[in-house]
Amino acid sequence: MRTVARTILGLTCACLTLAGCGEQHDAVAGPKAASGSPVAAKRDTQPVGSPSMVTGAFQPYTDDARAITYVPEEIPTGARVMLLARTSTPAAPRTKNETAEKPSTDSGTPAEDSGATPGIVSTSFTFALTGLPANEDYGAHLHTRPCGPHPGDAGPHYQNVEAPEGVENDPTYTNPRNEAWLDFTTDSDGDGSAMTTVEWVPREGEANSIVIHANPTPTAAGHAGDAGQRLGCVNVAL
Ligand SMILES: [Cu+2]
Repeated sequence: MRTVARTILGLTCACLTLAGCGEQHDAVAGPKAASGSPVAAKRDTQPVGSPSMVTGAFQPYTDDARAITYVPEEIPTGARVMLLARTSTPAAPRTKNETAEKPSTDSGTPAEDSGATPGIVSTSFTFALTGLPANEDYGAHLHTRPCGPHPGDAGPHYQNVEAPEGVENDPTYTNPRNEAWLDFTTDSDGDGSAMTTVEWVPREGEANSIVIHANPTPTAAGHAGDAGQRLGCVNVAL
């Protein structure tokens, strides 16, 4: 895992170097950051559109801020963040000839309910931060609304299958497969990173931020997903 963390941090450094001091929200060429991830390894998937990448430095809220700190003691102004999100959906149906040459599907790959097309719809997230307090645990999730002047403005967690009205903190819905969780722990240098891949693609316009919380995300019934105080927020557009 240390190697993975170093790889991510290497990516972060490269991204931050490329981005300079400016903030970006750009499409980036190629799936380099996802190489070696489950998404990159799966057959029968192909990227849709371009990956989305956000880089920036945390700052107090402004209308055009990409990354906002609400608690500078925990997320200092000037700390940096990189988020890369990449979606894949099942490849187009094969021609007859291609089907004849088709290799066996990956073992362990869950079947899609539709059964119409092999493969998996997925989104992979890579999240990396620098300049934070050392040796701290943080929770982080994909949320529904953009960051605002107040921590609550980012709304609730984005859920692939939405919990029924009035159902909250239920691990049936609030779990890292139905939501995108990016909890991380900083090292002695104050660097932290996380990766996750979920088997869905956010509904257009309904996932708009990553919120960073004070605590790791609990999973127990009645508390699931409640990672405490909202320390910061990163705008994303998926
Ligand atoms: Cu959250």
